[in-house]
Amino acid sequence: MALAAAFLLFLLAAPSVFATNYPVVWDLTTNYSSWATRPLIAGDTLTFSYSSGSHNVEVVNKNAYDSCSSSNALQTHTGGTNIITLAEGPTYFICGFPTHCTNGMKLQITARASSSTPSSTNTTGSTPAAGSTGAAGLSSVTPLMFGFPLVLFALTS
Ligand SMILES: [Cu+2]
Repeated sequence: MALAAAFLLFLLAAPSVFATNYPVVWDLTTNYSSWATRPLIAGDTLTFSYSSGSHNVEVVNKNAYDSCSSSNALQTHTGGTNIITLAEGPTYFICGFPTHCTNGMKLQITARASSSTPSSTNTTGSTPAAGSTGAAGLSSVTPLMFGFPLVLFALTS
């Protein structure tokens, strides 16, 4: 049991170092509804690929996503290949070409918080030093938070 608990602690303490890239074939025949439940993490990237001049990628708010409105797009990407880094929380993508969004070119994702900051994952992420600040300091607290119930479980089983 002690070994298993230690292993669990190791898993929980290990920060996710690697961002993942997800290719998105951006066209009128792909169903994007399954993206809403994918386990995406802030810092992951989506690479949209499409025929330049036939589509674009617009980042919009939820209302614009629901109504397929391009009039207040937060970002507009063109050119056929766009790599978009995900921020924490929901992001809504639509195609701004007429009727494309209403015909299904709309993609909603939600990224959960990364356990470490992307800029410092390799230097401080794997061994958070005591007394460090910011995200690394938080992640060094996490094993304690998860470890306590594990210890209780070990004592009572
Ligand atoms: Cu389109």
